[in-house]
Amino acid sequence: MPTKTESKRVRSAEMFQRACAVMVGGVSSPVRAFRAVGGKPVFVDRAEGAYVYDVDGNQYVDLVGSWGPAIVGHAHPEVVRAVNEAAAKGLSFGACCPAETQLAETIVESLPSLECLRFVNSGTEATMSAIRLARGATGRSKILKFVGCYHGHVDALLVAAGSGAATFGIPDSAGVPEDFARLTLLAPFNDLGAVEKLMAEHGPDVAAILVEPVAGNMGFVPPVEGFLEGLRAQCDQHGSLLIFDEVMTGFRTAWGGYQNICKIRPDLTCLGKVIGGGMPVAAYGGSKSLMAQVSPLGPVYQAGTLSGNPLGMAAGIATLEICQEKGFYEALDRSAKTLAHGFCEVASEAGVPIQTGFCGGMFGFSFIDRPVRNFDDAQACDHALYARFFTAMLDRGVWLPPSGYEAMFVSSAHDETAIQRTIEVAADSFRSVAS
Ligand code: KE4
Repeated sequence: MPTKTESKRVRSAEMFQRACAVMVGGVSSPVRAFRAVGGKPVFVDRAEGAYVYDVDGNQYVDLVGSWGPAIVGHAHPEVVRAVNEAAAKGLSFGACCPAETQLAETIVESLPSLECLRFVNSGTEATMSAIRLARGATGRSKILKFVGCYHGHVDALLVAAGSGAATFGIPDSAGVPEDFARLTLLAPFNDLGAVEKLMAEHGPDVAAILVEPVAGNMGFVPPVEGFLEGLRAQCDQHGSLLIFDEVMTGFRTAWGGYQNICKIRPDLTCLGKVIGGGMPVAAYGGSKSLMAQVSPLGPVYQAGTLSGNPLGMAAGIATLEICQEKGFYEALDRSAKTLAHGFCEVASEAGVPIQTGFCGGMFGFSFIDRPVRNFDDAQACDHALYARFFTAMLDRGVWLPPSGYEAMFVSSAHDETAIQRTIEVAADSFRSVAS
């Protein structure tokens, strides 16, 4: 007998069964399988503005936003028009096109640390290319990353903290050779002392420190005072490069990215999500001299059939044009703040302790009674409760990320109605899971 939830999503369940016959786990990316929250994944028919509509005709306020890209709302008329116009001129040329330069100019103008960039097709490609460039430019092999930060499925970065004090990495996925993992050092996010210790021992071998300036893959975890500044100082001291993975925070937390808020200049920046407005577009960039190491100018090879794709460029140009409208980010920040504070209020009324945070159009909350500073804290949150809350919200028409280890995203299309409805539904959902 289907549960109340499943009875609302019969066609999704049928489509999932069909998908499982021909696609791994029935999904194109693991988190979409809803394994962290239980139940069967919902199949989306269409999305518009702040809402997605599933194949059973159910409407949801969308707080996933395609994991960040949908910052101007789904199917924005200006973005759709730009993509349609580009499509009518051909889908892909495998050659240079003016739109690449136009989008690159907009991005370069937005980030003082970035003088030159290369487009790729995913955040994974951006971070993979950035660490290859860092290794090529420095002649060093080691990379230091942070436990709980996710940078895409790059072999060298699918690494968990090994046991023991010297946190050399161990593979976090089958198929990653021990030798790859051994070149990745790990430290707890927000723990500058641990970084200083690792750099004192390994600094001369460290090509780069790679960090999400605001961590969005262990819930919403902002940097503590002095953390990012300390990473910059450690890189300067040891001749390592500082890489900001702004695939999620870029043009999401502020115009350009979080580095325009914290005023720290990384040596390399990885971008994605928003710069493609929903199309597969990502990029990595830095100073002209550093990027001159990349082929065809330099010895670091990197290439891509669909990189700089005209449809992706058109979507990115149209999206960033809207993001440049006066007051865009202030309004986004207000919406995220209203949601974060609203969730806090109604959770407290239901007697459920949560922690919340927000920055620009990115926010999050965790079921725990103390601030989340790192992955250990994130793991200590009540993820079973999150799963129940997720289902309660979904049943009531609000779509949260199907994992407690994710951040949430609001768009310029989330108006007062959508935001208030979300908070009302959250109030009811907190009461239902608290009882
Ligand atoms: P993609 O390869 O998925 O385009 O980007 C990888 C990536 C890199 N860096 C950061 C900071 C990221 O958050 C991501 C990908 N984000 C996840 C959501 N947290 C994508 C969702 C998914 O894996 O399906």
